[in-house]
Amino acid sequence: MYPRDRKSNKHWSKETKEQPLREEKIPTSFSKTPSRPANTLKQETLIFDGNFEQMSEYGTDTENNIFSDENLLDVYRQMVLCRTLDQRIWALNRQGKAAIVASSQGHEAGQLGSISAIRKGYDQCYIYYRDLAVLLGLGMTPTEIIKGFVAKEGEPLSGARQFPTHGAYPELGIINLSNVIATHIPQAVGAAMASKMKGEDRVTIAYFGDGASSAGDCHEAMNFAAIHKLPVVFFCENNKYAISVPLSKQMAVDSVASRAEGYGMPGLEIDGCDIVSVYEATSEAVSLARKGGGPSLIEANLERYLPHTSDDDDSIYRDAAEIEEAKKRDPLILLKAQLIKDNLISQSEDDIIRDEARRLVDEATEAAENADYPDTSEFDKHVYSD
Ligand SMILES: Cc1ncc(C[n+]2csc(CCOP(=O)(O)OP(=O)(O)O)c2C)c(N)n1
Ligand SMILES: [Mg+2]
Repeated sequence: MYPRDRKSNKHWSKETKEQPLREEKIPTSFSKTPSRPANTLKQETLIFDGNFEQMSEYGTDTENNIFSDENLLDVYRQMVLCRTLDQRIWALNRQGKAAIVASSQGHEAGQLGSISAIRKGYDQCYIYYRDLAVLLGLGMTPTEIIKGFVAKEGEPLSGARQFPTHGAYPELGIINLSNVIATHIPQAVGAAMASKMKGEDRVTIAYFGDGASSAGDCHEAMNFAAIHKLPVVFFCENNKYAISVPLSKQMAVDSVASRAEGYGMPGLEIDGCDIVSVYEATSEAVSLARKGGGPSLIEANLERYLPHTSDDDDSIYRDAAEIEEAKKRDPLILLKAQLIKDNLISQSEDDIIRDEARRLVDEATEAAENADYPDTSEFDKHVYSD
């Protein structure tokens, strides 16, 4: 088993306090005790008695225990594949073949760590434009993804009609309807409300950036979700920039997670480059939501290594030295170092993993580039109800 290490989790901690209008107490922090191995979820309904420790009692309810050696290696493979695919898509943009790219480089641990904690294909992910690793981790193939960037027939999210990575893949629980910032957060809350009304134990995760967290839609969604104790996890990928606007220019508090208390839900600030911390935090939030304990807000602090999109020039507003410093936290380097330290991988095995990723991405590129463009006679298919 992979050693559990929560040292990098920085908890937003406040004492439990009485909520005057509610019978039960709302936790305002996750417990600091290490969570249990996977599959230890108790079957009875969670009734929160205000004891934070109780959250960890429920551990994670997924079958993807990230702490098994095999799963951790698999997640590393996915991380390498995602980085390789992201680099390729960026190159396709520079070759004039892909219209626009919002790179996920630096966000991989946040995205893969969080989806490792859900029931894939059952839970729903309302993602945003930078969530390449969520798409891959939930089961989209590199060919399907590249087809979206080069607008080719067979792209499953929107039939290549939309902005790349946008559309929906209901079988995989992927919804990405618009890149108008934060508009999907109330939609995710609505989906969570539908699950609750139907009596399902489905959890919805809403992914969004630090900039989106300052949008009105985000506040309304969180407030509503907390009032109705909806099964939703708000997952903020805080890369400290909204295009060129640094965090200090779009919020007056230090942490996005600290806002959770104002809505009446747990908030947790974590190291979003440390996949184990991300997995543990998300597992606890997902367990809480699934058992009727309501929403949580997770703030994953991570890095954006490239400009906002392929249309942006970050040299105007960001020092190269800052980016170099950020690269010391590269989630791929951190996880590889841990795997080597734990004797789970050697340098030559890492080379094999990288070669394999390149081969998969080469094949996917070729398949996507050789595919036809969509038939224009079907141009308005799916635009309305058909
Ligand atoms: C409502 C709205 N306002 C402005 C924009 C333009 N816009 C696109 S991305 C972006 C920044 C979002 O930053 P953040 O939420 O931190 O996500 P990141 O790109 O950093 O991952 C903005 C302002 C938009 N798409 N929608
Ligand atoms: Mg940002």
